[in-house]
Amino acid sequence: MSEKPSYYVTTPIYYVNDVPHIGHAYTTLACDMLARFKRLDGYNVMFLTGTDEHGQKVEKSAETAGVTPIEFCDKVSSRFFELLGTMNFSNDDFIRTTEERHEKACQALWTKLVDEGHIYLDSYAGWYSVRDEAFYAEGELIDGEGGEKLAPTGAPVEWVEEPSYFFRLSAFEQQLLDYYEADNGSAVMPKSRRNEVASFVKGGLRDLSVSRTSFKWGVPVPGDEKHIMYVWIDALTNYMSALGYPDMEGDKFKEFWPEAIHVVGKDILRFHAVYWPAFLMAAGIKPPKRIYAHGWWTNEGEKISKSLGNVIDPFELVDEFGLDPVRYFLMREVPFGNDGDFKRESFINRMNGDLANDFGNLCQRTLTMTAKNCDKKIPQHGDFTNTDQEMIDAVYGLLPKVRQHIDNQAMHLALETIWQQIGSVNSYISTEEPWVLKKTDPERMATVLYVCAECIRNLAILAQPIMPQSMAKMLDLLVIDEDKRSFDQLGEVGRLVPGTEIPKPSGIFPRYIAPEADA
Ligand code: ME8
Repeated sequence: MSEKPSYYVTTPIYYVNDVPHIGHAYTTLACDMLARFKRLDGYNVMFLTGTDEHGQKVEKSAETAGVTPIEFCDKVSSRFFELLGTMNFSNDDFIRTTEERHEKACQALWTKLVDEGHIYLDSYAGWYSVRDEAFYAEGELIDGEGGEKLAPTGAPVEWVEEPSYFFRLSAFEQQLLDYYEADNGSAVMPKSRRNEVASFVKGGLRDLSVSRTSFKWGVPVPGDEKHIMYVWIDALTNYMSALGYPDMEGDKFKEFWPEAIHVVGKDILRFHAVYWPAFLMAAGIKPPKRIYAHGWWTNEGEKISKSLGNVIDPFELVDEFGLDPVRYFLMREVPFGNDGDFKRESFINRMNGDLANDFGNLCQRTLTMTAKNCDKKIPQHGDFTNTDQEMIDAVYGLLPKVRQHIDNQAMHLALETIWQQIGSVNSYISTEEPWVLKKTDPERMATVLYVCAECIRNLAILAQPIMPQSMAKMLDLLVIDEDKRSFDQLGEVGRLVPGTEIPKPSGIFPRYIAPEADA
């Protein structure tokens, strides 16, 4: 077991009936930023993502494509895997629900639920949506345009009558409500979503049908193999199978399980905040520490959907704009938890404004002047004025503020905090005018440039979780050793050493220039 504190963050496992789009990249990016932050902050981190490969929907899609389900899964899953590299995600594992380790974990959890008396055989008659992989009560349905019944999500539903195992969800109402209240309500976030979930539970829970007999592509129920486990029992278990469950005494499980933070889209909050903790409570396992539901992206005001043909392809986006601007924009533009709209114009504004102008120019200006006027070395500084010291102290004091935002999954505020400080350093340099001092007071110029460079070092270290590649370049320009880039090097302890030779400065953030329209 590691001496370091543990941190476990997970993405939903994505369905293989769709190719990866911006929404999937978004959730995984959020987790990546959290994971990278915590690693730099001295934690032992486990960051998990993967693909959800079972269920009737996949069985049908494979059939339509004329391939076997596993061939179908291999193909789409590999596209999600590829996205990890393209987006520079730092996941520690990638789980597929068709893996043996996962099926074993599902069957063990099922058996435990049976042993505890929480699963019983009955028959199910009701509405099921294959697209949502969810059961709906009559009262939840809405009318479609042709008078047909639809799920509240607009998905088609079908009437299902078959023998089914049930999970005693109704027995967990009070325990779930207590779970939402515990630790100042920090288990389900944001608060507005927690309230929604709590009122759903207060409205009364019915037992949940947890097996199907009408399709084959899934994990068989132990001892009754005609039944396939309901895909959500299967899918949710991934969070434990990647830790070696059912071996609960193994290092991984012991180290990471109680720390689990599940980041999900608001669409699947009910599964995570109601069913999953209830399954765990029923099995005598501690429910996750936190479930955070973020909002939904639209594209220029429209819902993103395959049928509208407006799906934003993360591969194309990175190709066009470069990776780090994409990463930055997605986390900075929209408060995490809120819905957001993807506008090209806003994207370009952030890329040219926050990145090229604010951070890029600050670095470029400082290092170019240093290279030209300070003999290509980190400047020898004189005494700091009050203004210098205040600037440095403000930058040195950033970590606790940024950390607090990260611990609340407020990535946008973490970035806002860093960028406000970048703004202050820009004001400092404009006021101090080292380009004027060059002629009037070169010693003072050297001090001002030193202050700027030292601020940039700290800011670049802090911004690594969101833009690992660009910040690595920036830190290279400042000649910071690779082992001197973690958060314990922030502040005085890692301060720049005057006289260190620096390489020729080069730009970090290119401006976006629209390609010439064809004549
Ligand atoms: O639900 N905006 O998988 P899924 C923001 N397999 N996020 C979006 C998005 C959008 N427009 N579209 C998708 C499943 N997402 C299940 C999960 S977990 C045990 C099983 C993201 O492929 C968001 O995180 O439909 C959402 O919750 C997830 O993709 C749904 O992915």
